[in-house]
Amino acid sequence: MLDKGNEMRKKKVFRLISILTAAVLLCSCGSKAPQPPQAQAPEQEQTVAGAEGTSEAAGAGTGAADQTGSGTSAGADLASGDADPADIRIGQQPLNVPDDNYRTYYEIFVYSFSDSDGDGIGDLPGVTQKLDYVADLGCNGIWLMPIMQSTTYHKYDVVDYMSIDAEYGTLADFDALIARAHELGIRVIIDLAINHTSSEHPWFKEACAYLRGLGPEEEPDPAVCPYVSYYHFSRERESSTWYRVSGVEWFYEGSFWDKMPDLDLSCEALWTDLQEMADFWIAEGVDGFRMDAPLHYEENRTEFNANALGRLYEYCKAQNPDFYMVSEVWASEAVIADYYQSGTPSMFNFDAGQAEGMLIRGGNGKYSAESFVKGMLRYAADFSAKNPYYIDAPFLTNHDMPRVANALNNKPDAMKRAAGLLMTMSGSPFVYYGEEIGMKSSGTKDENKRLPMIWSSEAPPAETTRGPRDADKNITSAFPGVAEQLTDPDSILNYYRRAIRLRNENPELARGLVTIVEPLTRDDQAVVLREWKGNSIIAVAYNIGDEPLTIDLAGADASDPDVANVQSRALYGFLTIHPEEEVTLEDGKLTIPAGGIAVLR
Ligand SMILES: [Ca+2]
Ligand SMILES: [Ca+2]
Repeated sequence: MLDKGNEMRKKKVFRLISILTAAVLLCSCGSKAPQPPQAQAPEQEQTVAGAEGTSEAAGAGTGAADQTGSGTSAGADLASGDADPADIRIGQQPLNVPDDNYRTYYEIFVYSFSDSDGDGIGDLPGVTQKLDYVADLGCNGIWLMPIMQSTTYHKYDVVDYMSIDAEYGTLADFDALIARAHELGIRVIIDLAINHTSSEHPWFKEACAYLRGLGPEEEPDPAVCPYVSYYHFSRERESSTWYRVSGVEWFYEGSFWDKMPDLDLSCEALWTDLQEMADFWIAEGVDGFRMDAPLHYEENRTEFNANALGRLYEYCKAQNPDFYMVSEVWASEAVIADYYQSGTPSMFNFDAGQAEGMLIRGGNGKYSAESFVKGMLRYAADFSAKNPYYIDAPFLTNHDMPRVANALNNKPDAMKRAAGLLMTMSGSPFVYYGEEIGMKSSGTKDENKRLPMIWSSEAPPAETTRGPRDADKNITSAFPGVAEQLTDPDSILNYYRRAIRLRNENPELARGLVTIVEPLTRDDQAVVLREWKGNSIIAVAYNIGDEPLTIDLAGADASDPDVANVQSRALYGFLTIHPEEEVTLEDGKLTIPAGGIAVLR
């Protein structure tokens, strides 16, 4: 969540005697990796070929039956501005958006997004007002960064797990947000930080008060104060990230910050509270959790941490079989894969994302098309080996890293390419607010990565927020705001709309198994088959290069079954960097402009 790179430390943690009992209990159920969830495969079944099951999806309504290419997009209300001249290339084919957990998510930092009451702080009614914008973008999920009562602008230090922070509004505001989101077919997941609480959380304050009252030789008794077992307390300072309880010779762990004491997830009594919290949000209509910092639940204890994720997920799924969970395991691909043993659906793909990942490097021409599709294949192999029902969660950047505009030096074509690759990845891609208009960040300070959403650059409208207080001033975006970009067919924003539209026309992009068509794949050119449920297949052709590319499909060796498969298909849709560019398929020759992507069905 905040700064990473904590020194791994856990050596001999001098635990309270009572905790040992709880730990033994947890170990007894946590000694084997949880089984993959059983409900997700059937979940796909219900969405396949009928019109039913699609009606709740964002703007869906045409279902998989509409693969005739007629172009009469009955469900085109998802892109509500279809008549707008800016929408060239939007709505070429009918929408086909199954109502499942494969979604296109939009990450919202509420504080900086949209202000409804003029105090300069983004809030929940502000988000609700902008849900039409999110739906128009083509997204059918939102991730709200922390919304619970907190002491900071970022709100990752929770004071009350069953509340809305007063700066953001009320529970009634949240109910209205959920209702409108669900009306639009948008699912809502919320950030959940359970590695730590705020030092102002009543649990922590009560525990500290209790410890202060103990004599020097007296051991704490959880029967008297249960909250002493909710955290890691010790009479010794275990490491540099342990802090002294004021007024007494006791110490606690605060792996991120002294104001964020770490919870002890081996404490059974704590789980009672966590389950009550889950009940509360599920009753509120929340569709899933974005789990903050599970790597740090216990440092270097992957199995313990994965079991904790799995335990909460199974509890939530028992109440809502569609419940979703995506976790922040900011680590190597191998470690991310290990966390899939939790049986929870999604891990953010930190390997494909960030400035050094294949998506942004692909946008910059520093990653070949061939390497990109091999990367897709590798993720599928590594993640499915640990959880066959995994849903990859790729992204370009998030609130903890420099924005895409910085990584790609404000080069709009490169930014579009990176987004285009993202939107053909398997799983549920996440877009960080402002990325779709090329917003900038600055340096390493977190506040500078979370600047106010630019709704219009000409005359900032009332909903414009003032952003984090400690953000640097005068960080200016190289691109105009939403209002201006919507009217420019060639804008980054309209590229995102076209890219997500292509995804929403072709469910195989999210869900289809990847096969690389080897004879047609080299360097900047790649062709893959995406097979969904054994019968629905598309071919996707990439030109990551800087020059137009012609792939001679007809001239390729048809004795290769994959090649023959591609040859049997017609051009169904495409995505080009600029709206006036076209992909053509004539006399068996597929011509793709620089940075273009073609879909054949
Ligand atoms: Ca406000
Ligand atoms: Ca921890």
